[in-house]
Amino acid sequence: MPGAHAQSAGARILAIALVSLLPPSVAAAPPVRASVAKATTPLEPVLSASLAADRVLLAYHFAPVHYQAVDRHGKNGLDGRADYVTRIDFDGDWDARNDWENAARFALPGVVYHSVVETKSHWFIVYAFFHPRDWAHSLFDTEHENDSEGVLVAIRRDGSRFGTLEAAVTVAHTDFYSFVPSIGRWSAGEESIDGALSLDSRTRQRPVTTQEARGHALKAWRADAPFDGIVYFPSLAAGAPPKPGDRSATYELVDLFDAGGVWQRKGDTKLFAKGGSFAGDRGGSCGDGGILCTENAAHAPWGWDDDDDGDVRRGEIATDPVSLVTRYFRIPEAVSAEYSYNPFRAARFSRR
Ligand SMILES: [Ca+2]
Ligand SMILES: [Ca+2]
Ligand SMILES: [Ca+2]
Ligand SMILES: [Ca+2]
Repeated sequence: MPGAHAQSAGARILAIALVSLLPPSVAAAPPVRASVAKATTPLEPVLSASLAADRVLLAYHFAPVHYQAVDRHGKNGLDGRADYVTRIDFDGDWDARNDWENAARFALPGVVYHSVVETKSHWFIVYAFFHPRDWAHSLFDTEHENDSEGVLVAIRRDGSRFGTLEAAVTVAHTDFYSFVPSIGRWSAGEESIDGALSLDSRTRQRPVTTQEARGHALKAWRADAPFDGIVYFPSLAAGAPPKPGDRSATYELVDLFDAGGVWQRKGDTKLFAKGGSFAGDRGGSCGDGGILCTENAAHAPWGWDDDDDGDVRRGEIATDPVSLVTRYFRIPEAVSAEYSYNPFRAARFSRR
């Protein structure tokens, strides 16, 4: 077993990394883990989002443990596979108008996209979860090609290496939901707090999130809620795609700003119908059985919007998170509005 081997070898960092990759059934709980993490933290330099390697560390450190509900019973759900979290180019192309159809014939490896934004006082990390289909059972619901929902995680830079997670704002269709850890400092501002944010009991740093089957609304995980699906754990490497019936899987973290990646393709009309909205049509079985199939209905993070949150504009959850959190929350510490690293803005100014 990899965890036992790493501990006996005394490879501390490797042990932490491996343990955080393992599903709970494999990662038995050696008490040494917490003390190892504490002992190494004060000796490490503070991270800077301007450095690519540090962005990876930050994104991995706070990457959600994700409970993805899976419905295996619907005609358009592909034996549950339409609920798998996957990469936008799972079919080997960047044409979003063939994703509904291609989901039936390609593997769906776990991938979650991220972006890191930094001010002097905070880090803001967006995690975006893509699905090839948003599908439905009910005539009162709609279906559409592609789906993209996610979460903003806000971290106070308190002088420690990774800082402290203070809040998460999740995307559930056209509504955002606010969650704070039970021992957190942030409280309700102009928007209410919708619940407690659980942190993964093994790492004590990762938020635990969940998405419903079919429509994939994303919220904080509740331990008392019924669950039938796949628990995804973050990884820095590609893992095997899950199979129908699997209970756990890994997802690979991929930066939205990778060369040749999603952000660089924001002007590609095969991928995006208009700013921030994935191209999607009514082909294939979308809308079969009298269910409405809507076009261009999934949005990248810079297209996410809560339609009744006052002055917070479309996309700001990713591109200007200070605007969002200072309205949504009452925050005891000073919040810098000056971005020391914000690739959404830098890219816009340089018109790449
Ligand atoms: Ca495609
Ligand atoms: Ca299509
Ligand atoms: Ca959806
Ligand atoms: Ca809004």
